[in-house]
Amino acid sequence: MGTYYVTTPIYYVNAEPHMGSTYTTVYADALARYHRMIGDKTFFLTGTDEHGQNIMRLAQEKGLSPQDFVDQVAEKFKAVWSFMHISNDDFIRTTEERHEKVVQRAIEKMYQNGDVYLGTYEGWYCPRCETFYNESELVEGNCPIHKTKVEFVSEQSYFFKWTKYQDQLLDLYNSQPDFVVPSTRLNEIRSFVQAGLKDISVTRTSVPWGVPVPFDQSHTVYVWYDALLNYISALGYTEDTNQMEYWPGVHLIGKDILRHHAALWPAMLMSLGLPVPKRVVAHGWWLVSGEKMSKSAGNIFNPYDLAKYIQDTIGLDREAAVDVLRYFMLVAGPQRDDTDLSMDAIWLTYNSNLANDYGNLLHRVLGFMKKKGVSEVPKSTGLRYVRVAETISAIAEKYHQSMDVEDIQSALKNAMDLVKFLNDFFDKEKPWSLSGDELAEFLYTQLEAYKVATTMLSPAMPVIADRAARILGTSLSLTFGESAGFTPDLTCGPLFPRYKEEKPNAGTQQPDQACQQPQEQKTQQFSSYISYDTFAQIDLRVALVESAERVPNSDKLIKLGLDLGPLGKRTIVAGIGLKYAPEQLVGRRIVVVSNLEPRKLKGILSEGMLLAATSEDGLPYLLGVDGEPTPGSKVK
Ligand code: ME8
Repeated sequence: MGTYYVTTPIYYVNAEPHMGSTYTTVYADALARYHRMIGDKTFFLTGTDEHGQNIMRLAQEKGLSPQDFVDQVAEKFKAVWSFMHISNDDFIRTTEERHEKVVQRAIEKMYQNGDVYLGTYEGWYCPRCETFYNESELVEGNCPIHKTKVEFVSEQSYFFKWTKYQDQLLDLYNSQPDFVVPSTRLNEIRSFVQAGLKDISVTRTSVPWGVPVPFDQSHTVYVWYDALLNYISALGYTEDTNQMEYWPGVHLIGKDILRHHAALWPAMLMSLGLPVPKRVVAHGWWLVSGEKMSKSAGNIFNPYDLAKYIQDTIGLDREAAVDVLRYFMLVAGPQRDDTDLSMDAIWLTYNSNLANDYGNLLHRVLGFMKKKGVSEVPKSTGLRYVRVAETISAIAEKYHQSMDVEDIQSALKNAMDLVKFLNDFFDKEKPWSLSGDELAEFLYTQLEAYKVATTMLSPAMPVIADRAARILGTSLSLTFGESAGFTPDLTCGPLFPRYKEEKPNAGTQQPDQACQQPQEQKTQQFSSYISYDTFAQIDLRVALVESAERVPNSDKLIKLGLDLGPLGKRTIVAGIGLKYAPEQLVGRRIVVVSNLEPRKLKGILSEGMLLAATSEDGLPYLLGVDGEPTPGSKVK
């Protein structure tokens, strides 16, 4: 038991979360979940990077104040992380006072110790990555990362004495070879520092949207200097109390921001007299058709769409689909090398690991029990159990070793090795020929080992793991032999229906019941989504029912007099008479499509349509609204 601190980059609010930022965040989440599971006191931090020239420009373009703009986008990040089952302990925003104070203290301290001094900056600057570049680093005069135009900057600036720490940095890389992983990235950063550092400008006079420099109010702090400090401001760093329970931590980043994390940030920490990070884990990029996925390339996939696609194609419920996406990213994502994101890759991983191996194993064992008429499995620890225990402990050791160095891909492969071993075990033991104690021993061993495998997978698929444990009727644990016995739920169908290319909706191979959450009928294909613009063509409004009367000679039709506020009064005729009496309707707020072409029903012109759900009993159930929004309020 110890402490574990893991961070993601704080993301720029210039783009909404996509599969890139989601990858790093899910990766950090899985590590945090693992460390909590083994009893480490864990702190998992993510957040948003909200200052700088680029953000200021974007806010202006949108006609918003920078603060309003960043507030809006920060909420979108929080929402997507909650959707993706992210269990962060804190969410830091660089516009928060707790952070700005730390930035001011840090620069003041460096100014006082002589590491920050006044000079003039002249050079190239990319506002998209908010980074200074030497002329030689530019690619055809453009930013080497974004391939967009750089700007020539010439202004008075305070500089950080990066050069002073060059030797200390090289010592760090030599003495702590796992300071940066993978090792190719350590070599990359070593070469960069060996080539010679230059002092770096850490303030700007032309960017008002930033933290004011406390000793010179005409400057604001450079956005990267500001941003890197989030890793300690969230821990409550102050100049006087350098004690931070969780520091040093592990930083997960994409390879694009290696220099900032593995060369600038440790030098800043050295200047502040603080320990350097425990490790910088730099992963590769998701590519789309060979090109980095990014907002500037316009090839972004977002996790909502992909989860929905998985959900609809397989017929899983939303939470299970999110776990599938998480698992896919962690096992097949760009942990080391750049990786193309494709639907084929998703289905390959899904079918081989989840449907065929992990999901099918449980289905096999429970199906076998059902057929054999066995519903209870007492604890039993004979020879078979002992052999499996040995295998589990060997695999678990590898699993922990992989997790210890943040190698999540290997750790999950280790867990899958156990699943494969258990599938073989099933084949070899030929349980049909077993009975009595032997059968009980086989089943206990299988189910208990399945529980261990599930627990190993739980950092990646927390919801699925809880469900599997519920089906088994036990709690998650890495300890083999802890469960007192099993009375599993034998009514369940497969956790993961197979994906079939030719029949993508084969997901409806009915899970009998109970294993999955109730789900609406899938069938929507990814490609047949409608765009928001299409949806926005439907003008949905809140209407107040002012009058209601039955249409003569009809059981079903009711004529409603509606108030739509600014859209005026309307009459509509609705087929809700079998469920509602007119007197139940007056005074209610309902939702109507206000821009539907008017049409005559029983001689009455109906100027719109109300919304109601049609239930299994065939009756309409009116859509209501919470509270009392003004008549005519838009619904979207
Ligand atoms: O750089 N593949 O923020 P940012 C994989 N604010 N990961 C990707 C990716 C891709 N195609 N695209 C982005 C910043 N990422 C700074 C960080 S930290 C003190 C300040 C991920 O919004 C990856 O983690 O541009 C990368 O490092 C990060 O998003 C960049 O996020």
